[in-house]
Amino acid sequence: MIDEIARLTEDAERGAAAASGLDDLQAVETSLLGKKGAVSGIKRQLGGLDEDDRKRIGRALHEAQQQVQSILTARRDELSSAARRESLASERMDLTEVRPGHDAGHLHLVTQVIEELEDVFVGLGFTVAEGPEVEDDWHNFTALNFGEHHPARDMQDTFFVALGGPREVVMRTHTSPVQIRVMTDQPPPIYSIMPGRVFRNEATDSTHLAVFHQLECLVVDEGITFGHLAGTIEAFIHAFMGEEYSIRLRPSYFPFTEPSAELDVQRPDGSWLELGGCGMVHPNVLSNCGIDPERWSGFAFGFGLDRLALARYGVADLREVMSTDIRFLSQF
Ligand code: FA5
Repeated sequence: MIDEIARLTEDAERGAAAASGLDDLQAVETSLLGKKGAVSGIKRQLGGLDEDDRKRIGRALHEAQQQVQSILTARRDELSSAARRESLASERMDLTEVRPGHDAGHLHLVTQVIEELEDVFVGLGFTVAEGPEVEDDWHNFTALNFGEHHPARDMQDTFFVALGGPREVVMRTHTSPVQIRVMTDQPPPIYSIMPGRVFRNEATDSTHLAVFHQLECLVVDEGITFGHLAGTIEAFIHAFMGEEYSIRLRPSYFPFTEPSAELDVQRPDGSWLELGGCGMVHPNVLSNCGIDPERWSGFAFGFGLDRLALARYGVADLREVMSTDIRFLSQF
């Protein structure tokens, strides 16, 4: 029996060394320590011994069992960390790989345009503000002087969010609600731009997307006039597009500006691009934000960033700008 006990640790060592995986090791453990394994077999024989031998051999068996246990545990640790290393290596994705001679990626066209425009406006003394894409009715419409049942609410086809009461929460349809956030957050003078993503429930075509980008500009100060509005738009179009581009303002209607105008840009070839809307901030909007319209006046404009990017790079179709086709994107 003593020989059998001595063989237990030898078998454990040999079996553990030979096991190439956790399943093999489990089989070794079962053969030694399982219910029908070698240790149980020896234990069953102990009953036939006299008391002294039973104690002596029982003690030796107990020690051997502990050694077997620790040999198997050590090997199990080794095998499971190897298995883990192997699975990590096989699942590894190298997202940083730069292949010599291949472009390592760059900012999206629209992001480049936003960053450049931010530089232009920061150079003119403006700050940059942001607002949420999911808005409440008050910021997107009501505070902007859209009457509750005013047909102007239908000028922008709205995606409603199933939150709060009916039609209370919307995907913002323009960046103008950020004007409200800026005016309620800080006292005038205000010189801010607000770029961002906007959403409209519209069919897409070469000049319309359902998810697109706008840039809003807001100035509130003493003595601001329509001349400041026209001068600022002209300055940024010249800085961003070049001196060969010019602008035109056509009378229009927005509930939050009075007077209001459409902003068009003329390309060097003489053709026109409808870029956005603008006007003097409506006194009701200033009042809604706690700003005294007797003392302060302001102008605002907002335009389609994607359309501006399209004009600048001579892309024919807005849908291309939003495509994920790397052959298109890598041109910019
Ligand atoms: C507005 O969104 C007003 N908030 C603009 C404004 C701001 C007026 C401040 C006065 C003062 P409008 O709905 O016209 O206006 O949209 C402005 C511009 O966004 C459009 O001229 C166009 O360049 C762009 N745009 C509108 N709809 C889409 C669309 N579906 N896809 C791509 N660009 C669009």
